Amino acid sequence: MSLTSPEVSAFADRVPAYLKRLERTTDALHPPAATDPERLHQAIRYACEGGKHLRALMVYAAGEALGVAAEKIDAAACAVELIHAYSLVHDDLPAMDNDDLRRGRPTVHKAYDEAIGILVGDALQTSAFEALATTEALDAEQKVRMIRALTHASGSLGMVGGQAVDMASENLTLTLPQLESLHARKTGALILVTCQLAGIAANASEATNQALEHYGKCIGLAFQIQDDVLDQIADTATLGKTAGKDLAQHKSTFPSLLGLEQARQRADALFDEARTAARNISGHADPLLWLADYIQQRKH
Ligand code: GRG
Repeated sequence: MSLTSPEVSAFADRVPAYLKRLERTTDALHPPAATDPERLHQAIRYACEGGKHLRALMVYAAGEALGVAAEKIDAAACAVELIHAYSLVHDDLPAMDNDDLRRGRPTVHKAYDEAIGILVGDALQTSAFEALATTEALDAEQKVRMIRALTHASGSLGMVGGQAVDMASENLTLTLPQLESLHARKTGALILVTCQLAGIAANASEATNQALEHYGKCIGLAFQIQDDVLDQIADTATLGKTAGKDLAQHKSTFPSLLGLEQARQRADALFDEARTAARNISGHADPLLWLADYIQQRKH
């Protein structure tokens, strides 16, 4: 992969090892697929497969930037991915986005059934907190701080609240600040918390936490704008399923408010701002710079 940042990072070489750690931690947490009730335990594993694991990589990148040993952030990386997986399973349900496909294959409620979809989300959510509560690599205070940060990010003041606002604003045209605030909660809070969890594991200073949080906020918003841009490009190219949906229900997106080119430029400016914040962190910024480049260059 070509990098846009001048700094050369070996973080890319360590990504496979980090993903392996994530897989091991997640696998150890889930009961074996043959555990009663089997269908539920199979579906839990199904929901965790695929995916780019960007949020876990953000935890590892931020942890590496702050010099934290990987064992201290394995549980955090696993926990954010579990919350993310649960949010996707519930978001796909008929009562929410009613999607048939996720990560290139049937959504959990299509592959199993709706009740299993609800229960899988519930189980993934509780497992996330189990991961943090049971890790032996952190002291009690760090665990409680992490649990608190993750509940805040994923609860009604964070992701769940953002989802509720999103659903309530269907068919409304939002202002740009309203759209940014919605996404700061719906998608941004979980991305921001990846940085906060690494800061907690590092017992980082206030100044470091602030720079790291600024990085996380910029990446979170840039990620969502980019997601809207990629969706819009895909819809225009295929006039596919989402385009059909958009005709039935109007949704404010960054391209619909700003135009495609300006939305792209706004995302690029935020990625640059994230890189500047990363360079202000008293640690070594390379992993965070690599991740900003990696996310900026993603095509799906
Ligand atoms: C249902 C409580 C609840 C919350 C849902 C995040 C969310 C809130 C819904 C997802 C809707 C969506 C597709 C938002 C766009 C941004 C996003 C989160 C994309 C998916 O994230 P990726 O690309 O997914 O990191 P993978 O599959 O790689 O893990």
